[in-house]
Parts: sequence; C-alpha cells; structure tokens
Amino acid sequence: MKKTILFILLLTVLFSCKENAPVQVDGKAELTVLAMWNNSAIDSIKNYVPLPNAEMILVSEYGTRIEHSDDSGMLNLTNIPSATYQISARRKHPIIPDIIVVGNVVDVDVISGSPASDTIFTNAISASGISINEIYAGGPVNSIYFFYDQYIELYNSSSETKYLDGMQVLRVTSSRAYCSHHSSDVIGVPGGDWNGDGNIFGVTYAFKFPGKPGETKYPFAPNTFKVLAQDAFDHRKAVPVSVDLSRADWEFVSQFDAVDIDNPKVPNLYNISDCKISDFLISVTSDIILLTSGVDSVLSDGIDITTIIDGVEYQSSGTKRITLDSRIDRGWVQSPPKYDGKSMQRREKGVDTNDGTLDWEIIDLPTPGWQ
Ligand SMILES: [Ca+2]
Ligand SMILES: [Ca+2]
Ligand SMILES: [Ca+2]
Ligand SMILES: [Ca+2]
Repeated sequence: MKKTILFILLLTVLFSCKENAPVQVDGKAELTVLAMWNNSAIDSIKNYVPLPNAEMILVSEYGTRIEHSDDSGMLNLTNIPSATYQISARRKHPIIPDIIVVGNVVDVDVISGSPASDTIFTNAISASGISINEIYAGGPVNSIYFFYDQYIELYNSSSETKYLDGMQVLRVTSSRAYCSHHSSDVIGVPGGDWNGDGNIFGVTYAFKFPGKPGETKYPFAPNTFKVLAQDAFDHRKAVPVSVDLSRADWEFVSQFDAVDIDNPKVPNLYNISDCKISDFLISVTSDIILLTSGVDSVLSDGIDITTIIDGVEYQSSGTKRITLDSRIDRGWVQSPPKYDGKSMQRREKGVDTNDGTLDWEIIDLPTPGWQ
C-alpha cells in the first residue's frame, strides 16, 4: 500500500514537472489549433487530413513559443496570455522525403474567457530559387564594438543551377527616396512603395555581383549556400570568439574605400551607390536587406518590386512598425542583442513563406555556409 502511494506521488511529481516546464508566461486564455496537410497525391477523395507531430510556432508580444501537434494534428493550450498570435505549423512531408510542409495563420486574437480555435492548412513548399537564408549582424561577444565579421548567407533551394551575375544586395534604411543627398520632397518609410507604382524606396547602401543579369559566369549550384562576407578575413585574429570568413564565397569590397579589406582569393561584390563610399556595413540590430535580380539597376527612382528576389526586415523591438512592403515580406525577425554572438537564420533552409516572423529564428552561433 505504502509503495503504491509512493509510486502515485512520484508519478504526480514527474507529470507536474513535465507540464510546468515549457510555460513561458501564464495567462487565462485557451487556444486550440488543428494542423492539416493535403494528401490528394495519395488519396484523391480525402484531400486535407490532420497533420500529426507538426512543429507549431506561436509568436506574440510575449515571445516565441514552440509546441507540437498531437497524433491527431491538434494542439490545445490553456493558461496562455491573451494576445494576438501569429502561428505556423511545419514539418517534413509525411510521405515524400526532403519536402517540407508549412502553413501559417496570422493575427489570431486569443482572449481569456472565450476559447479560440483555428485551423492551419499546410502546403508543400516548392523549391523556388535563391533566398536570404542567414543574417549575422550583431557581432561576436566583445566589448570593443566589433561587428566586422558580419555576413549574409544565401541558399539555392531549387533543383537547378542559378546564376548570381548582376544581382544586387541592398540596404534599405532611408526615409528619402535614395541616399541622403538625393533629398526630394518625397518622404516615406524605408522599404515602402510610397506612390503605389510598384517601386520600393529608401535604398542607402548598394553592392552588386559582377556581370549582368542573364549572364552565366557565377553559378550557384542547387541546394548549396553562398556566404557573402563583409570582409573575407579570419576575424578570430581580432576577436578570438569571432568567425573565420577567410574562405567565404564572396566579399563586399567598396572600391571607393581605401581601407576596405580585399582578400584576393575571394571574388568581390562592388559598390554601386553614388553617395555611400564605405563598406556594406549593416545595422547590428535593425535593418532591411534586399536581394534583387539587378534588372532594375536605377536606384534613384526606387527598386521595381518585380525584380526583388528576397527581402528581410529585422528589428530589435516588437513595438517598432515594420516598414518593408508586405508583398516582399509581411513579417519581421526579432534580432538578438548586439554583441551577443548570435545569428538569425531561416528555420528550415530556404523555406520562405514571406513571413519573417515565422520563418526565422535566432541561433546561438553563426553557421556560415551550413545549416
Ligand atoms: Ca569589405
Ligand atoms: Ca576580394
Ligand atoms: Ca528603378
Ligand atoms: Ca547558415
């Protein structure tokens, strides 16, 4: 009898520990989410069926919470804070390996006292091409304001070789149309389409790969990464916990800046801005980065939105208004603290649902050229 009581006590302790562990912020609201996937390829009648064991990512003003749907595709959460939630369901395709299914629901209002429920219909993410896969901006752990080991990582998720010839990498931070000395009467938010004609304004720094769009000198093989270093240098020589970028695929070199490092073994993106002479330094905590085809090379009248291959906005504070046009990406990445050694990367390589809030996560260490 005593043994039984002890056993029950032990079980109670074990289960209550397990239950309490992942709770971040307590509240009184309740939410049920059902994840579905489309199995029409194997069963033409049923179509959407429950998606078991999906990773469920919930983002609200209280932070990011990761859960899993149960065997019947359901996730039930109680005692969560009242908030507006962005929710994503994602996992490997139940049948076809190497494919990921993803679905999002956005702006789900969860209020205590009235249990909320929603359904996420996931779809296989088609391998579309090149995306910005990682942004390492904040610098290593250091107290000397060192962030010169920044890099941007691209990933080719398509099944064909792409070419980087003529592509541009842009930083969008201005409330003027283009740079500061091109001041005009037009003022708007960085990354916005101010006059509704499909052009994005606010480019400040602009670099490009050599060549012209359509040329094929700089191949980008399927399912591989390209690391674009601010400087292709072994930065551990400056800060020991920093990153070795001496074998990066590309580096940003401003031909107008005599002190910018130019590693002769690494090819260069070069500066095409006519008003910024310095290297492609990006903000350690808040910025907008665009990758464009280069077909629109006239920056002063805005960037034609149809030439934008990918765009990512990262911010340090959830209270800031996102400014990048929602046709490029409707979300934003919560950046890690500066000088913390952390990086921002897509949850699954190349998987882009055009919602940075749900597509990206913070990783503890930079991963240049891998994931
Ligand atoms: Ca450089
Ligand atoms: Ca070089
Ligand atoms: Ca233009
Ligand atoms: Ca990486």
